[in-house]
Amino acid sequence: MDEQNRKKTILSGIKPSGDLTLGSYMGAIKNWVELADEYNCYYMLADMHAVTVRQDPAELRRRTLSQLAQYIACGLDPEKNTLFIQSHVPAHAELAWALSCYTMFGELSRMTQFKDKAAKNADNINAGLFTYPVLMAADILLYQADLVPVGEDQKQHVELTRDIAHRFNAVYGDVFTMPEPFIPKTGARIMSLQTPCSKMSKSEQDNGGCVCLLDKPEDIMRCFRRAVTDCDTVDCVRFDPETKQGVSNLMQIYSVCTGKSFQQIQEEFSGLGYGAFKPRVGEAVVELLRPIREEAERLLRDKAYLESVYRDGARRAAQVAGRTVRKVYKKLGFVQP
Ligand code: ATP
Ligand code: LTN
Repeated sequence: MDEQNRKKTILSGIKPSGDLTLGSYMGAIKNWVELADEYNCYYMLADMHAVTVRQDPAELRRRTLSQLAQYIACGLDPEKNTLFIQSHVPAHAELAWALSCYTMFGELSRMTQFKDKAAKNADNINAGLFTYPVLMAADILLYQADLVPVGEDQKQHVELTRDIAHRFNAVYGDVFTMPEPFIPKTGARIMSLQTPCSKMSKSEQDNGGCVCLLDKPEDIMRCFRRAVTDCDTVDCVRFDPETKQGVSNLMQIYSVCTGKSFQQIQEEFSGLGYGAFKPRVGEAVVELLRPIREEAERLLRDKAYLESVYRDGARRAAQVAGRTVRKVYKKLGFVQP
């Protein structure tokens, strides 16, 4: 068995519905990079998921390429990892249809992301928004993924994927590998810098609450200097997500940037107030993102290279995904073409 086959498999993805944020970096991409050597990895640009809410076509195209450049700039080597665009591999839509016949209406109705997005897009509660988790299950099961590194908000979707796989396997034998979510201990839910009770999110770039990977240093510093801290009377850096949401969020960000524990951070800033802490977090983020932005900007000037990466990625992904679809079609009783 060659090394590729002995390794366990990872699949994850991010939809190009907005510019990548510090949240998606800390909750997902950073861990993808850390796991890349140990696993056989498939990292996707989930453009089909993105169109569950209205997108401007030219912007979606631009953002998809920019996101690919950012994946590489974050440290994902396209030689070692399969980087591909979801819509380039038809097996995703094919398996999603088959799996939708093994997913219950009630299950999909309970998904919190659906409820949130439906509330925010009341004029466009389309069927794709509702069946979104089935497409995500197809993404994962096509590659027989063992591990799915995502932020906290996606855990429910991975659990649904397991339920669908279990239901299918119970009828047809061991067709799908049972995937596990991988949620980081720190950084699994980075909150908005302006409204620390809600998740930092790329499609809701509230004024100053969201930091993007390609933001300029001066913009990042402005966001952190203005970050909302807590209105309790004690102006001290202490981790307490119940009563000090704002400062605890900043501590998480600083901890991911520096590798320091919350205890070490508390000691570093003991006797100093938020006024000293906030710019220090900003500086740490600027230094974390500087090489990523510079490399992404360089890659974006080389369209031919990016094209070769996504073409090669789609070819590799389609081989594996096609095999799974053929197996599923056979199990279902479809006549072989
Ligand atoms: P949208 O606002 O369009 O729904 P998003 O900003 O929430 O997008 P996603 O594409 O849904 O980003 O998420 C990409 C990945 O990053 C997922 O694994 C998700 O769990 C993770 N992620 C997104 N936002 C955060 C966050 N604030 N903290 C930690 N992880 C996050
Ligand atoms: N639904 C995810 C993006 C996503 C994904 C996936 C994540 C699409 N397909 C497969 C992991 C595995 C999101 O909204 N962040």
